[in-house]
Amino acid sequence: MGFFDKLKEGLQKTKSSFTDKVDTVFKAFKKVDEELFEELEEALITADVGVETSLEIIDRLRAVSKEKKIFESDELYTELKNIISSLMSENASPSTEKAGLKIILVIGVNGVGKTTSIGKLAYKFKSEGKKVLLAAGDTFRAAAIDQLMIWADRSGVDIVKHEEGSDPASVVFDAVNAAKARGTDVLIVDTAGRLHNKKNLMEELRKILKVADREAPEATKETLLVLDATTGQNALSQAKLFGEIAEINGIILTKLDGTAKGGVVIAICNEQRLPVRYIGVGEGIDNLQDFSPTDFVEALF
Ligand SMILES: Nc1nc2c(ncn2[C@@H]2O[C@H](COP(=O)(O)OP(=O)(O)OP(=O)(O)O)[C@@H](O)[C@H]2O)c(=O)[nH]1
Ligand SMILES: [Mg+2]
Repeated sequence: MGFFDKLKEGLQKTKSSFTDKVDTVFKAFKKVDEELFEELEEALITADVGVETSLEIIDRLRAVSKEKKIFESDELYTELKNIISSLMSENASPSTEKAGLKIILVIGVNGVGKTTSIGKLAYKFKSEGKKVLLAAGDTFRAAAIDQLMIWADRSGVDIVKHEEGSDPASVVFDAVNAAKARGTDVLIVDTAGRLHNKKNLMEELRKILKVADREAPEATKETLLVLDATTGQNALSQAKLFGEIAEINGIILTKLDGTAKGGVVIAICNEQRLPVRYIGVGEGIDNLQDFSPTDFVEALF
């Protein structure tokens, strides 16, 4: 199956929820009038696009229809697609492609799919010919370390791990030095997802980044936040919360295959001013895709 078909298949549930709602409005209103805009706004909000972003989309749509003197709703449909696509692209900054070591810190609450996404990322980078190393920074549970070992095995990459309960920053210390010694291209660090204490987590992440900075000052560092699409608007609040805890460079949005709430991607891109870098569309090792706003919108409509 090609890239685009896989994306379409992964988005099936979101597609039917989102597109059904939008299409119903366009079928009911042939002429462009205020009622159409109101119904469309409601359709977007119920499709998890978020209130703020839905209002913005409708405002832009109103302006375009005035400017281009659009009276038939058919013509407005294409404009809607373009507006959504450009809203999402405005914040899309590609990840930095610099030679040398790149350290990716993966954060997010419990169960969103951090470890799974790391496994998939490792596989992806390895397939691109890169040398990958994983760091088992979630030392909170032994099972978490085992789980990462399984993924390392599956994707055929190395892992640095310590005992359960050890200091994540010391795992990172060893991992960064191993990465330097082995000529690693990408080091991906798993972290524990507990968020019962915002201050502790903030401290832990800060310490990890400090160690990485000290041990590998020239390395590119990137913090990716993992969000679970099935949680819809809650994913959006998690993005806000984590934005206060750490400096986030991009988002991995998981479990898009299992939800009709994928419209939340549009809100995340727009309201958080953060690029969605990757999307998870299944549990398999090759079910992580680079995210492109235009492909996403094409697959959706
Ligand atoms: N369908 C689907 N399931 C996913 C996807 N990504 C992750 N999962 C599943 O989500 C569950 C949790 O994934 P983990 O990777 O363990 O999540 P985590 O964030 O590391 O969890 P903690 O370590 O407990 O904080 C697993 O059952 C994964 O198979 C995805 O894109 N699609
Ligand atoms: Mg985990």
